[in-house]
Amino acid sequence: MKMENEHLSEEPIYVTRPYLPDLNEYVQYLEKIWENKYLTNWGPLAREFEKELAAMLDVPYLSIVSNGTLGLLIAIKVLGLHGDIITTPYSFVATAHSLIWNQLTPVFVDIDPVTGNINPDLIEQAITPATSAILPVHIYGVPCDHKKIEEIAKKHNLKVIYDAAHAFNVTYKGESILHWGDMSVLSFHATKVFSSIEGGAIISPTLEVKQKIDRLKNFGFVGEVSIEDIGINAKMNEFQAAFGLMQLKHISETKQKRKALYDFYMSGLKDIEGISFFPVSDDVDYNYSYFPIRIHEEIFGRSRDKVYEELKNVNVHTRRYFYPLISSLEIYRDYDSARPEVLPVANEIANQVLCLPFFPDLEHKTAAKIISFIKALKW
Ligand code: T4K
Repeated sequence: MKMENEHLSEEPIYVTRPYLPDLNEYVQYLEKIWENKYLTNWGPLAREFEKELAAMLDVPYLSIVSNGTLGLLIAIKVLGLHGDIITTPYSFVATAHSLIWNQLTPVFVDIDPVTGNINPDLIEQAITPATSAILPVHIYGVPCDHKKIEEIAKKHNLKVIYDAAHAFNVTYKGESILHWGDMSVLSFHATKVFSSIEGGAIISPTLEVKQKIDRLKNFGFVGEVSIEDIGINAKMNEFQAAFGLMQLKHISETKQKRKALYDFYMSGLKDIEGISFFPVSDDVDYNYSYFPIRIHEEIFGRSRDKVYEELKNVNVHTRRYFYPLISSLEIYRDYDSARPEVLPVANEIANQVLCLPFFPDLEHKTAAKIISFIKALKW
């Protein structure tokens, strides 16, 4: 067992920590909940949160939901998809699970070796008469090549729904990337760049679609006694909405802190041979949601898993997002498109990636220790 003084910090250093401002800020919202006596079911704070969020993200139609996974489930259902959906294996399991819950079949397509996003040049060859949509993910919040994806979708009459779980408040050439495709779904989980404890939002193209989503997230109710469709319960409660409203007030401050930490890590790690990064184009106003590095064992001298274990031994708990690949999981590996031979890039990157501790309150002196520790591991 390691002695505490061998640790980089007495307290565990996690991959992420939620940003928690002064408790009194949340208490003020709790007082409102107590006054309103509304705990859930489209209460006043949920309404306020949805309105503020849509304005802040510059999207006309947004529906808040209780988590991102249910957001994906509902968005997919609303689009009325059938058959096969082209998607990426390099994501969190919720991406593929949301298809299965809708009785759809994921068709995995390999990723781009630079960005880690679905490789648009490989999409067309995966399209068959059974394909009805493409479900790309803006991995780590770095935008997909939407132009190519949407050109292909148009040519083959497919829908595009973006899993934008990581892409809160990201713009490309000054425009919100949530405007892209037929729909986008955000996650506001506690580990995300912006949080409502659990939560998420669906961005839809028209008021009609938004209204349909709003019914589906409330069991399918239209009014008090009539049910229009097989809905689900994906309502955001007032405590979540309150947390989200509080977080909205701190967006620019947390973004600034994240950017400073991102630059700090980058300057400390960029010259280490055998470590590379997922580049972010100058056209992107990034949200600095994660700090993933790629460890090239043949150059760095140690494997990603070795670095992960060594850091864990000194109380630094990194995560291998996104390892294992969705396509490698027992429940998915029998799909024809899940064969490792057809997903060489995704398999390679999943074995290289390590997400370093990255959150607004992480002190630079702690990040400096992590950087030095990684440097010392190089052979
Ligand atoms: N699509 C994509 C591409 C996604 O990444 C996700 C979610 C979704 C869809 C679905 O959205 P949601 O339905 O979740 O809204 C986490 C999250 O649970 C998950 O939301 C997220 N992606 C995924 C990438 O990561 P875990 O299992 O890695 O989280 P956990 O609990 O191990 O937390 C990581 C570290 O964060 C902990 O070691 C400590 C710290 N932590 C965590 C929590 C929850 C805290 O300090 N405080 C906390 O409250 O899945």
